[in-house]
Amino acid sequence: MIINRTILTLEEFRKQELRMLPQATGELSNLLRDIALAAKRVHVEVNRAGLADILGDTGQLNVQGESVQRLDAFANATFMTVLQRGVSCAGLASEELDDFICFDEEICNQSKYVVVLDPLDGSSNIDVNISIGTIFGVYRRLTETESACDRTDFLQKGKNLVAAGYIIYGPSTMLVYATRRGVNGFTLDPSLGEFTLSHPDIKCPRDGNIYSVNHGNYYDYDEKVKQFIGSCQYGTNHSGVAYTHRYTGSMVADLHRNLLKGGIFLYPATAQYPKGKLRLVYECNPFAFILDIAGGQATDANLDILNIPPDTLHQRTPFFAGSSGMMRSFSKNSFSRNGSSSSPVVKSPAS
Ligand code: P6P
Repeated sequence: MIINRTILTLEEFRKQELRMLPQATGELSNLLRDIALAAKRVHVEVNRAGLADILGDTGQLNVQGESVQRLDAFANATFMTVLQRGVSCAGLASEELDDFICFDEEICNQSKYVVVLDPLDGSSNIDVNISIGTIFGVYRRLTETESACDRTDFLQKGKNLVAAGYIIYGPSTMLVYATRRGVNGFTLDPSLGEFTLSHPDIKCPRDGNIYSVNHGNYYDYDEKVKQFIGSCQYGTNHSGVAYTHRYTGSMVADLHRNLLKGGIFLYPATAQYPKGKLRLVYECNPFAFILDIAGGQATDANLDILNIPPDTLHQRTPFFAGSSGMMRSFSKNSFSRNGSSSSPVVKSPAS
């Protein structure tokens, strides 16, 4: 039997996509190449984390007041350097930076795009070898090229995203990349040093039986969330399958599994995080965009995440995301024991 190992590489995929978009300048494609390069560099360090002297924290706190892990700082510096040198974006807003930065150099200012980034999400899991990830989104600038980018370029609604994706550093390192043309997953082949197309045209199953939430905060949750969790613990899904709980404390890992297998992820408001813990601009919007393209949905329990206008770069939001059927059950309160129901979330077409 001939084993067909000629899986499309990311480079070949980029070239074929470009050929199908004759009007494209290739800048977004080059930006994807840069993101992949930075991801490979972070992959090397993450995979050495247990061996090299790179575990632990820097002793510094980020703008969120969270302890900055040494790998957080490394990932942020790596993406910043690669994106600036790749001259395919005009600036960056990152979880690890207090404010956005403009790569205010003549050649970068000619770029049409800016990037929002969580360089290494779930980093508290690094020391215990649980999958972590990078999350990114790409906006077309509102400001004119040739000039420096500004805050308005980064504070756009998620529905304006041109592309979004994540890298999961797990048993294998995968880059999942979404544009309006679809969601595709690329697995890093370490023997080649190339990302190869392993999950073409990813669709989120309409229904699933996985629910992901931190039960440790249960008594903080509002009644609607508690009722939904109860319906998962005691009920079955539309197909009559009992639910199972999966929660790693790493949103990239939890959302990646639910994207592929179907499921719902919930991070409601809590006493510690009254506006939710997850950040709208560089965590929730990119995942909401990916799910929207893959047929899933993401809300703050009332509004479509993609339609929430960001006020500040680091603002937080309650976040409920996953299979459309499960999200409908959650939003329509159709699981309610007393038969009450609230108006379903109106899914605004992401323009
Ligand atoms: P908790 C990681 O710190 C993170 O930002 C997400 O990756 C993850 O889903 C969430 O926080 C976990 O938070 O409060 O459940 O530990």
